[in-house]
Amino acid sequence: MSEIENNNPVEETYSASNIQVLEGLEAVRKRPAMYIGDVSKRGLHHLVSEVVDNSIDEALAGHCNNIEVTILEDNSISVLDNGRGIPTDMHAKEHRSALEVVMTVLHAGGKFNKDSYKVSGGLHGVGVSCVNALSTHLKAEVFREGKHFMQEYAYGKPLYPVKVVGETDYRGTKVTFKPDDSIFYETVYDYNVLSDRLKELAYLNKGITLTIKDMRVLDENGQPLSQVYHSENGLRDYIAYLDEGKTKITSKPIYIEGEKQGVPVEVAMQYNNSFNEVIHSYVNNINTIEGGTHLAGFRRALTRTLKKYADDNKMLDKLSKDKIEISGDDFREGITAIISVKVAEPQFEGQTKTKLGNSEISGIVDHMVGEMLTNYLEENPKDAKDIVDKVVLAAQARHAARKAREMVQRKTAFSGSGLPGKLSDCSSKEAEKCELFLVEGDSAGGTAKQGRDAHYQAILPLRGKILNVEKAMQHRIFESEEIKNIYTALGVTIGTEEDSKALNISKLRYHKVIIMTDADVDGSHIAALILTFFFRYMRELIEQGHVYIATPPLYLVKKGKDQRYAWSEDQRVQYVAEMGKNGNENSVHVQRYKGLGEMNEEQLWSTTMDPQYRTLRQVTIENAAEADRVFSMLMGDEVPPRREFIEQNATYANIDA
Ligand code: 0RA
Repeated sequence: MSEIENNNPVEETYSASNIQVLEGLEAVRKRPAMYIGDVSKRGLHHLVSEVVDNSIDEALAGHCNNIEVTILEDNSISVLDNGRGIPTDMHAKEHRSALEVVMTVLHAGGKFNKDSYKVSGGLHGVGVSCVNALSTHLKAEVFREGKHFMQEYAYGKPLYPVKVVGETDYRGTKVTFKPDDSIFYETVYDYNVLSDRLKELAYLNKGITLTIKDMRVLDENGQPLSQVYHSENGLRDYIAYLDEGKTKITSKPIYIEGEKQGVPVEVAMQYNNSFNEVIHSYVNNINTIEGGTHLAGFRRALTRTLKKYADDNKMLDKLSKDKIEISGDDFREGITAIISVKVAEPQFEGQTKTKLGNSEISGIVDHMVGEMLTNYLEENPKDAKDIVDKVVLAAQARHAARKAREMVQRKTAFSGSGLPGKLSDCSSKEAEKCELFLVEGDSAGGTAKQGRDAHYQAILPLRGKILNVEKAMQHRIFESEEIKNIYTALGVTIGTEEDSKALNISKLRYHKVIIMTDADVDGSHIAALILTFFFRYMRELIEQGHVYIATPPLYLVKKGKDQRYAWSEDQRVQYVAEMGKNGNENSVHVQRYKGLGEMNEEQLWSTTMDPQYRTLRQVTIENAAEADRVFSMLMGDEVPPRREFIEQNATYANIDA
C-alpha cells in the first residue's frame, strides 16, 4: 500500500502563526497508521475512543460524570461531556486559545491539565488533535462561564479563531467530527463496537454514566437506538456480567481496590465451576490483550497466596499422596478476573503494543493482591475451602488430561505421517498459501475433495457435531476423535500446561483455516462448536487472523443457460426480476440450497472455494471480554440464536478480492 495521497482543498483563512502546527498534523495525515494503529475499521473506531478518553480523564479528575456518544446520520460522531469545559482563554506562549492548542497540537491534550490525574489518553496516547487531523471537519464546542464557545476545523486546520456563539447554563465540552473517507477504508460506524467499548468503560470507571445513541436507527417514535451504561460497583459488576448464568463457587466476587506508590490498582475475581480461565487486564482503560507485568504480578500473588493457605491448612495432602504436582494453571481454572491499573507513563510492548512493560508494576500488584487475598481467605474460611477444593479438583483433572494426551500422542506417533486418515491433504508445503477446509459431513467433504485445487487446498470432513468444549472436562477434549483430527491436521499442539497454552503457531500447516458448514441451524451450530474450540484452546489462531467462515450461496437462479447464485433473499428477488424481464417470468427457476451436499463439485468450487469468486468471512475478536461472555453463553445451557451470533462475530471480509 503506497502512501495516501492528500490533495484535499483546505480553505486558508487563518493566521500564518500555525505553520509549525500544520506540519505536525500533516505528519499524522501522511502516516495515520503510525498514530492510530491502522486505517481500517479498528482505526475508525479508535478515533472515538481517543475523544472519549479525554472526557474520561476529566471524570477521573472528579469533574464529570456524564458522557454521551452519538453516531449522527452521516456517520460523524459527537462526544459530549459535563466536565469543566476545555479552557478557552489565550495561551500565553502560543498566542492562541488553549482550546485551539488542545485541538491542533500533537500531544498537547493533557499537558496543561496538571490538576487532573492524566492516565488515559488512548492506546496510542495521541490525543484529540490526531482525530482532528484525520477528520474532514471537526467542531469543538465549550460550555463554560455562561458562554457557548465554538471553533471549527477542516483536516485539523482551524477555520476561524475561537468565537462565542451564545449563552448557556451548561458546563462541558462537545466534540463533533467526521472521519476523512480518503484516509479510512471503512467509514461506517458499527453501533455494537462502540456500545461494547462504552459498556467496558462504564465497568472500568465506576460512577460515570456513558450513553450511546445512533441517529441512523430510529424507532417508530423517532427515538434513536440507544443504550445507557453505568456501574456503581465497577469491576464487581463486570465479573457478574461476564459470569451471568455460570454456577459460582463463592457468593460474591473478591474485590481489591487501593493505591500503592501512586499506582491505583483494582482487581475483582470469582471462581465458577467451569474449566476456563478468563482474565482480562487493563492499563489506563486499555485492554492489554498480551498481558504484561500487572498480569504477571496478579498470577504470582494468586498462586503463592492460595498455595500457602492450602499448605498451611493441610489441604494438599491428598495430592502429594497421589504424586500429583500442583501447577499455576490449577489455581486459575474456573476463575474470572479483571485487573485494572492506572499507570502514569505506561510502556507498551509486544506485537500489538498491548503488553505492559513497566517492571515496577508487577511488584506493586503482587504485593497488594497478596496482602488483601491473604486477609480475605483468613476472614472467609468457607469461601477459602471451596476455592481450594476447586483447585485440587483441577489438579487431579489436569493429571488425568495429561495421561490421556500422552496416550493420544503416543498412538499418533505410530501411525505413519501422523496426519489424520480422514484428511485429504494438499500437495504444497508452503503454509502461507495453504488452506484447510473443515467441512461438515463426509458427503460434502467428498464433494469438496473433488472440487478443490489439490495443490493448496486440504479437506478435513467432520462427522456431525464435535464435542462441546465449553461443557466438557479437559481430558475428554483430548479423547475426542474430531478434535484430535483438527489439531493434528493443523500441526499445532494444544495443552493444559502453562507454556503450551501458547500455540506453536510456527508449525501451523495452513494459514487459512476455513469452516465450511451448511447454511442451516445445524451448520451454524457446528461452526459455533468449532469456533468455541479455537477460542478456548487455540485463541492465537483467531487473533492472528487464520480463521475464516465460508459462505455458500442460498439459491441458484436459473433461466436456460443463464445461472446466477444468490447469497441473500434480496439478491434472489433481484435476479428473478432481472432474468424474468426478457420474457416469461415462469421460465426462471429457483433452487434453494439447503446444504453443501446439494451442490456438485463444480458448483461448490465456483461459489464457495474458488478464491476468485468466493467470499470468506474472517473471524476477529473485537472485544475479548465480550467474546468470552458470548462463548460461555453460546455453549452454555441457555442458547441464543447461533446464526445471529456468527453473523455478528464474523467480520465481512472479501479477502481474496
Ligand atoms: C484542561 C483544563 C481544564 C479542563 C480540561 C482540560 C478539559 C479537557 C477536556 C477534554 C474533553 N473534555 C474535557 N473537559 C475538560 C479545566 C481547568 C479549569 O477549569 O480550572
